[in-house]
Amino acid sequence: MTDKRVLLDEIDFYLVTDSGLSKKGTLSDVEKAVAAGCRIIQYREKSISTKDMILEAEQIKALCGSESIFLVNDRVDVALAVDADGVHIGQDDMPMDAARDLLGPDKIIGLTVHNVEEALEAERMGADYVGLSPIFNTSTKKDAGDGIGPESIRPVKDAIKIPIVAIGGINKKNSESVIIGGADSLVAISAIVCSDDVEKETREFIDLIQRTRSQI
Ligand code: TZP
Ligand code: MG
Repeated sequence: MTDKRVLLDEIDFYLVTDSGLSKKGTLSDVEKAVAAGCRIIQYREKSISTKDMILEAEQIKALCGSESIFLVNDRVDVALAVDADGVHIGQDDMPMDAARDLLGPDKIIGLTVHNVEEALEAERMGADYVGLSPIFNTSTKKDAGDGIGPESIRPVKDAIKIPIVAIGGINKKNSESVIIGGADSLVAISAIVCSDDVEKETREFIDLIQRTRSQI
């Protein structure tokens, strides 16, 4: 596998899948988002068997091809089974060092953090990026807690060198505050997968982020 970590620095928009919220299904969402230029996909699936996850992950990997980074949420075993580009893990998932031992130095590991302290620790432990969460209140992840606000991004940005991926309640209307706040990349779930036209929505989101960046 080529080392796709270099792509992490160039990514504006990051899609996380959600089969429960999706209108057209996860595979369709990934296909459309990649077609629209989304260069990182996280497969987040909590409701099917491991066997079915592996089958679906194989298909998502094929849809991502060599253009888009393909990460698996939580499941280091699934990422290894399909030779994904890496994983995204939370504070209560497999510890970073154990995940790194299993995945090796070339795979991408993203870690969810909620504050400067956790971000510093994530960087120290060798995370490739942090997912700062939740920026706004969201009903997509029931235990996400209260939104920390876009003003919480800058102190984290000033503390670490690895990219910050902002997640939680982000949509086209509030994206400007997240970009100005200092996020390197914006994640959306419901703002994309609940749309009737995932390709158009993704394209508009990416255009908006790029336009906003060019103006600040
Ligand atoms: N982790 C923190 S908030 C969140 C996850 C998976 C859900 C984000 O979903 P949405 O629909 O973009 O608010
Ligand atoms: Mg998790």
